[in-house]
Amino acid sequence: MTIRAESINGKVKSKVQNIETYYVPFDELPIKKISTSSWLCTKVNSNAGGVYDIKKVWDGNPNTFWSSSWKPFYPLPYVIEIDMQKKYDIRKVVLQQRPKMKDLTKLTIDLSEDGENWVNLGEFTKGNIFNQELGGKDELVYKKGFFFGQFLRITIPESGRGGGKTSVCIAEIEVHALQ
Ligand SMILES: [Ca+2]
Repeated sequence: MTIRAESINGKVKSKVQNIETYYVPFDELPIKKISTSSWLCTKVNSNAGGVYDIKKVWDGNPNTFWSSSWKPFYPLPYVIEIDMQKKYDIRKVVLQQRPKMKDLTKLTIDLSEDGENWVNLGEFTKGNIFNQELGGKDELVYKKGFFFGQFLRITIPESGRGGGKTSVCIAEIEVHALQ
């Protein structure tokens, strides 16, 4: 590639320099699970709290989980917003359901740079990519793409539990980004 640079005062008319250019194939980019240590929950409209608190969704332990409140029940949809404290070039979102309790049947994830303007990344639906065993874990690989943002919004419009119960659980959310 050739770059031509000209000064503002005109004393140096131009300088031409050849430089080497490189590119890295997409598949070789360093995409890693981002740290959740500074994540903050900025909104949750149904949270059982205690050992089922929303923070259990990013504690790195698949055996701990968030549960919506069941006493009392709150009306769906449940909405969770997370501030990741930093903008990331996100390539993949992975969710893990509560062990032995697969009550997520539909879920959407939105991403935002400012917490106000959102871009929808798509939707999990039962029979689509839900409950697929990937890598030995019950992971729900949300979507691969090119998304840039700092805030995650998770919307759960329904519960997979029977008997009119509206409780829903999530064990883990992982965000994988270019780092
Ligand atoms: Ca957990």
